[in-house]
Amino acid sequence: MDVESIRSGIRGLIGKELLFFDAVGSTNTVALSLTEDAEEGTVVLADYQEKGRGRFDRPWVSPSGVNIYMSVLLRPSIEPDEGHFLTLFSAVACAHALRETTGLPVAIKWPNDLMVANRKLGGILTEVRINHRDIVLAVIGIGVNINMEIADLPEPLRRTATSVIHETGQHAKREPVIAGILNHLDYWYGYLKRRAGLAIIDEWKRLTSTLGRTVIVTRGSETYTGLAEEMDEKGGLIVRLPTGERRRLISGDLSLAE
Ligand code: BT5
Repeated sequence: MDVESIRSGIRGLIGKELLFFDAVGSTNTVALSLTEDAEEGTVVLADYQEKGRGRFDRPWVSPSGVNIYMSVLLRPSIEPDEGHFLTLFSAVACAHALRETTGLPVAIKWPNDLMVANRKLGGILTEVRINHRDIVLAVIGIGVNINMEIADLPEPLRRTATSVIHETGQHAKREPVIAGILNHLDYWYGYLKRRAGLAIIDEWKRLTSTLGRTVIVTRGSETYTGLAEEMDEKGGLIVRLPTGERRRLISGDLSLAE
């Protein structure tokens, strides 16, 4: 990894402080363990993760030297019930950056997936620390498959995952993609800091493949099918059940039914 070329492409606060490791357990764990005086915008980047993780402690397949694994430390000072905006703005930033740097038609699948043609190119893992009534620390973990061959994945993922090389047939340099993601995060984080949630939601709606689709929602042990009808002005996903009942979601798991 050419860390200097990433540094030279950074335009804002996010990524100014960039810590690179050849190998870590998980970049999120490293970022969460940074001391209190770590600067907002500090990025932990690794070439390999031994224990990369997704949400609900699911494993994130993280082979060495081919993909992007990084975590961004933020101090947003927002209330816990606005925490889902962290994943919303990050997904918007990543989708824009990946479209720009790879040319692929990347779409957001609610809540945290970066998709190309119904396959998962990347994912976001947001973890927060709450103090009294504030999110005092947030770590945004981002994994994007770049030069990983699909044949190298475990069997079930070969049908659901993709990578830039798989989609384009061409090897891609990771450094410009990393700098692009960090610069777009910096830009969209500005909207969060200015409390301009509606601008984030508008952009999210333009980039999502979830709205208007029949979806299967899983929350804990409950599963149901409905229409992903709308995202409301507070970032809640509205799902309409066949009975006409409307449910509002701010977290959970969802798959597309058709
Ligand atoms: C996610 O979780 O999609 C969040 C992934 C975040 C990974 C980054 S890498 C840097 C940072 N450090 C970490 O330790 N994590 C973050 P979730 O929505 O729960 O999806 C997890 C599911 O995606 C797994 O159960 C698999 O089905 C699938 N999966 C695992 N590895 C994958 C990969 N490399 N590409 C595509 N799908 C994968």
